[in-house]
Amino acid sequence: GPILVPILGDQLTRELASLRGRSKDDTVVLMMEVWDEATYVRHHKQKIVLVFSAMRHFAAELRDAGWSVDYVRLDAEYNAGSLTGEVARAVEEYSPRAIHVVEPGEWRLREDFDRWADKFPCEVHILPDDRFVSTQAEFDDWAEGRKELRMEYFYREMRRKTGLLMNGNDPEGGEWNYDSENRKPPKEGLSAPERPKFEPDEITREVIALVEERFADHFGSLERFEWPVTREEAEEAADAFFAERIECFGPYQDAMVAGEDDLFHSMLSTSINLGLLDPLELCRRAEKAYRDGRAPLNSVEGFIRQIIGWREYVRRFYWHQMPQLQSANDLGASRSLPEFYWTGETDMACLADCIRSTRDNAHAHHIQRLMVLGNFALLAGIDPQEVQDWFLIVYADAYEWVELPNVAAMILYADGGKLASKPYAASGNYINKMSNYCSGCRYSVSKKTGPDACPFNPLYWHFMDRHRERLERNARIGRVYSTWDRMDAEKRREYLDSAEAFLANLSAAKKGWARA
Ligand code: FAD
Ligand code: DLZ
Ligand code: SF4
Repeated sequence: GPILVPILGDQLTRELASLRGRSKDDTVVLMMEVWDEATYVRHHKQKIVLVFSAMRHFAAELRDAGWSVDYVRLDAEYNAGSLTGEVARAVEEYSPRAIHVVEPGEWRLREDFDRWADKFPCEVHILPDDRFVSTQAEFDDWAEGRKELRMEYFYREMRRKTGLLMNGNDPEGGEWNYDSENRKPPKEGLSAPERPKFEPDEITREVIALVEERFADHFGSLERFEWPVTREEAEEAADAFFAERIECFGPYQDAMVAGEDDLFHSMLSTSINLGLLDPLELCRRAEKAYRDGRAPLNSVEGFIRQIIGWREYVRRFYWHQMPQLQSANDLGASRSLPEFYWTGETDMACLADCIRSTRDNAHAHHIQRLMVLGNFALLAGIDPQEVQDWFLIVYADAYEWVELPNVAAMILYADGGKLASKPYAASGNYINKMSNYCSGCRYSVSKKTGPDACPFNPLYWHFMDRHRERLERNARIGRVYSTWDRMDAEKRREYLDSAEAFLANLSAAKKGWARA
């Protein structure tokens, strides 16, 4: 029999390890739309459309290039509903002599794939996913014996390995990191050139209809679907970023403006994660923009760090820390996720805008995820599992390998500080400095306590107070407690009472949004 090559929904890369060097007349490519993957959490509608449409386009591209592709549609009568079930069907049908599959990005699937060798009467080769700059062995060696795993140091290794922005052994410009130049608040009226939007073609329209019908009760709007679904479209999106937005990418990376959903961000994560764009090539293009004098070093270094720093690092951290990471809850957080994360119905203007963008675009930018949505979940003490489900569901770029380290470790400090040196806790002041949200909010950011105070203010102190024992030892936080102790007892009581009153009024999300 032939070689069976299953390709997953986020493996849409022509140079995939399982395709490289294979002969077309000896290979059956298997692509599967399955109910299990579409519902293990109830993904945002746009995420399902994105993955299915990109899969269908990729299958057509492979066929045009002469590959035999068995493409299983979600509504095919025979569809077994799971990846393993569909591979079993294909094994029956083709009697392959071997299965060559690239390792999945998520732990739960790796466990399934590891059982294939016993299950099927053919050899099973699970190949490393080499669409990353680092290898797992490299990270595991680097991590060996370190108590804290800081991205910054791993990033420097990746700079050396790739030679990106290096002058011999030294970083370009003399510093590894220019983030101190990348914290500009938005000035009045800040807006960015519009990014290319991609009209749904016939294939996408068909998938939209399928999703409207089969996933009608999933979160999210399908009114605007504008994501690139092919490599060509993704390249066009990248071209526009390098031509028009990278210059300001750095300075305004942490800025937030109500109603400005993209600002100067690349909006390329969905395409990179699907496999439509090569992350290293994007970094080389960014470097070229700097070398050609089209973009400043702080923007280019910042962009490159997000990719060969953060993205690589969380990929490796995930596999290094699983499966414990999934159930980690170092701060013992147990409150249910508030209903407003699904409805956007809250008087907090910052959260309402971030949730609106999430619903409309299946996207929010990094600082919105970190300092608004994440910060609130941290301060309010929301159960990590519920926060994880939410972030995995609502973003079109979300796969557990990238979502979980960002949620459990970065925003919730649930891993006990392996990834972050301290919790990213902040009061309303930070949001006010970096956005224009507060001027349109019914709460007052300058009020510290009472019913009209910005809820982030008392929640911040409530958080610090309730985790004192755990956090006081941290040298980077210790000073917070001297400030707290200097307040008079009545002021402290007011903070704690205001926070308690706010928390008592939060209504929990109904069951069923996240998992059926
Ligand atoms: P840009 O700002 O243009 O950044 C360029 C690229 O860098 C991104 O496309 C992405 O590939 C990479 N990148 C940047 N930050 C990170 C990071 N922290 N981790 C990994 N890659 C990064 N990103 C995802 O791809 N999927 C997720 O599920 C996801 N969940 C997140 C959850 C939380 C709580 C937080 C704080 C961040 C999360 N991120 C996630 C990272 C980041 O928010 C998105 O990658 C980014 O907003 C995507 O938009 P962009 O392409 O315009 O990014
Ligand atoms: C996200 C997703 C969805 C919604 N559906 C499918 C699918 O039907 N078939 C498939 O092969 N992949 C899908 N994916 C992507 C997978 O969930 C992804 O490959 C794993 O989570 C590993 O990262
Ligand atoms: Fe958000 Fe507080 Fe500002 Fe309102 S006042 S927008 S809740 S930070």
